[in-house]
Amino acid sequence: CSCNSCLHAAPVMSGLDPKDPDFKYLGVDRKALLKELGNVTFDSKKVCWVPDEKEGYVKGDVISREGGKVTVKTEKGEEKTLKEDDVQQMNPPKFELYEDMANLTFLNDASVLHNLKQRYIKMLIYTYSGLFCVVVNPYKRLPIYTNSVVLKYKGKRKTEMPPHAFAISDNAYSNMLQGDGESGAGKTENTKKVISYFAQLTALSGGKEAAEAVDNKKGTLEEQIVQANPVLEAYGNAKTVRNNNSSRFGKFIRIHFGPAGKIAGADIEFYLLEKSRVTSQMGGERNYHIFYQLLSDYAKQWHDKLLVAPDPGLYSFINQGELQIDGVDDSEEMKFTDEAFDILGFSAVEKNGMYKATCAIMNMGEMKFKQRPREEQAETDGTAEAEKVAFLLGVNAKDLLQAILKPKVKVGNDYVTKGQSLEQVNFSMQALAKSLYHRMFAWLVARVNQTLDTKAKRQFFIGVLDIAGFEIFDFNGFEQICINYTNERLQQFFNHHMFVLEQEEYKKEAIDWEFIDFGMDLAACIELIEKPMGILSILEEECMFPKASDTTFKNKLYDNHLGKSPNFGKPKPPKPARQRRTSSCTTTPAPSERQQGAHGCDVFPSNGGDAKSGKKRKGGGMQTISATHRESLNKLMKNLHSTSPNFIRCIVPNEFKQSGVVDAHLVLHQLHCNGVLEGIRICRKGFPNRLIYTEFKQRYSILAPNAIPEGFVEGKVVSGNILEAVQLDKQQYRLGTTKVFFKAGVLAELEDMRDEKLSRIIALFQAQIRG
Ligand code: AD9
Ligand code: MG
Repeated sequence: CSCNSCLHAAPVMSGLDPKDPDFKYLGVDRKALLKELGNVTFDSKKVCWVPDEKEGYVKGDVISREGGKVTVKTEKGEEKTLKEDDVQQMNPPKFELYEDMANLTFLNDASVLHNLKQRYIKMLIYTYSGLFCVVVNPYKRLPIYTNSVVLKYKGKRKTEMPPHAFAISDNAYSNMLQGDGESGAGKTENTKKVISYFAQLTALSGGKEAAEAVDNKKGTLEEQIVQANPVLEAYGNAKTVRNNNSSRFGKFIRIHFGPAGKIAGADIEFYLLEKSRVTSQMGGERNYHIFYQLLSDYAKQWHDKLLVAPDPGLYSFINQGELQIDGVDDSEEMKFTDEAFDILGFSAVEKNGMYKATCAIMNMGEMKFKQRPREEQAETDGTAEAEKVAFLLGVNAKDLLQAILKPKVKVGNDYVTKGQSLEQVNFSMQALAKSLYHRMFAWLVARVNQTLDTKAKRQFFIGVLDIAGFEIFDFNGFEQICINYTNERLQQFFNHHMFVLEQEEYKKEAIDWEFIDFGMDLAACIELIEKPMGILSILEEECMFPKASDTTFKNKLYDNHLGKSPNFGKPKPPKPARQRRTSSCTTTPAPSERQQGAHGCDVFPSNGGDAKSGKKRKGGGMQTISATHRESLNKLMKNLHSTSPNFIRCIVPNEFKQSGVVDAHLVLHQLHCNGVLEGIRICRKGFPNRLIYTEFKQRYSILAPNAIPEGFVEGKVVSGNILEAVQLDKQQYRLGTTKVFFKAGVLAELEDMRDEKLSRIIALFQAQIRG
């Protein structure tokens, strides 16, 4: 129904009372809204959305239509004549601030944008779009993640409560996956909310089962799962130009549940920590948070022992971009990090070890070398800094310098000493710093996992995936291709799930369905990057050639792909502003691509090697970063394909991190790239909700008790009878082999009918008691 007065199609959020104090930030009081709208007459033929350069679309009144053209007067007062196809239809006012966009009468870019924008202005940041949830970054703290809200979502059906990450979490008690989005869109924040939802839920329900499994001097298991985050963020997040707290690694967190549904432990897998940042940052960016935290006031107590001065400006590895972040107090953050370590059960020795290694890296950047005159050999230019580094790392300063200046290399079966030029020495120092940081991070994750691994029995898990988001900078290096390639793979997973598996399910259930090609296959782009003779394998091959350079790599790419792949083109000339300041390893693909650490230095034991810290190949030699990453990504994908995923699509509203401001074109662009618009389309065309017959029968028999024959009757027949009895339009559902499928919105209608029926029965029952 598209009239303006009836409420029938409007969702009834029966699980939350409009008088509830939490309602204001979550729900829409639809009755009040309709009252406010009054009796506006609405004629969908007389209004439309008109494209607008600034706003994306503006409202327009139709003045006339003629010969495929329409003349409109926009709300800005402009008169325009456009092609019919260029304007978009508008939904009736009762669809304002709509919770699930799959149910809009008219589904088009303009309506989706309008709905998300209006909700966003009211700070209703979560909106459903059929099979998944969209969230627009609020850039401010909203009181929607409290214990009281957690309890309200607990055990509720999706249609009973306003859209929220908690509803998705609750819905996904058997499995959960957090999808991707641009950098700064809110993936990490939503991941944290989902995790804290489970932690709070168990804690609030008195879930002592697992909590008792840990030493009570530390935190409870729930606290520990939540507190893993501050330490991972301190070491793995940094300010970028896109996001002040950008994740520079990907993580897949699994929360394990025991047979009674209580949390029984957790583990974290991490992907691709950005190492180049340890020694080089762009203008406007910072190194990892921990460096600045350790130089802050809170850490003053340790500065003497850590051999650092409280001024980040003094350290070349961390002072290339900015030193501070607006609104962030590094001292306070240091306190949080340190306390989180305690809750996680890190000993004083372990914490101190991490801090010392971190400060050693800062000091490494200050080690000075010079070229010996007339020789191919570098030497130290003062040894004070090297002594500091050696002291902090617990190694002998002479050995450290020897390893850097004259490393031992294996030739055949023998070790020989190799001379190093100044350039090679500086390069080794950077490689060592990056490798040390990476290994420290891998150790940190392993240590956290040790804490989160209780011995409680595990039966199910919910996995939450949060990766570094898609990003394009003025200067894009090896890290960007890896990050963006990862995003492409995940987008392909999303597309496959939405557009292929969904339709395969219809086929499997033998319902009447014509396969639609949504044209959302990213295989060509992915293949260009990852297949044999693709970008990464050419890069890997180049790394094996001693004389390889950026140019030889580029030429090989052109030879193999230019003009042959639609996804491959020559880059546009770089903008002169905001170039990378230092020539970091990312500018020279060959060395940066190698797993560093084995490079020019034998500080690390040569037998150590796993996927995270420099994998040894069978035939000797190190595996490249991209090959390792491809392997772990394939493993992740396999893992994801074995789960039933839920998606939260995170949208960044503007590029200025400003709350309440919508850059229409930026949002539209993301909706297109994310597949949100296409996703809604399939949801409307298809049958997004389904129930197995026994479940349907159990829940909805109440709607038509007379339609249920006596004795044994197959679930499919009973379900069909019930649906006929309630006179549901046959176009609205399909009876499959094992399940009944519904068009978007139908299940909510059935739920309303059921609620109504139940209240009538209860009223009758109460009347009988009174009588
Ligand atoms: V990146 O790919 O790691 O660079 P994310 O993870 O998508 O990116 P993040 O979650 O870090 O983005 O969000 C960016 C910033 O937006 C946060 O630091 C918060 O300041 C802000 N944000 C995002 N979501 C919320 C929220 N639900 N409530 C409050 C939020 N603030
Ligand atoms: Mg993030």
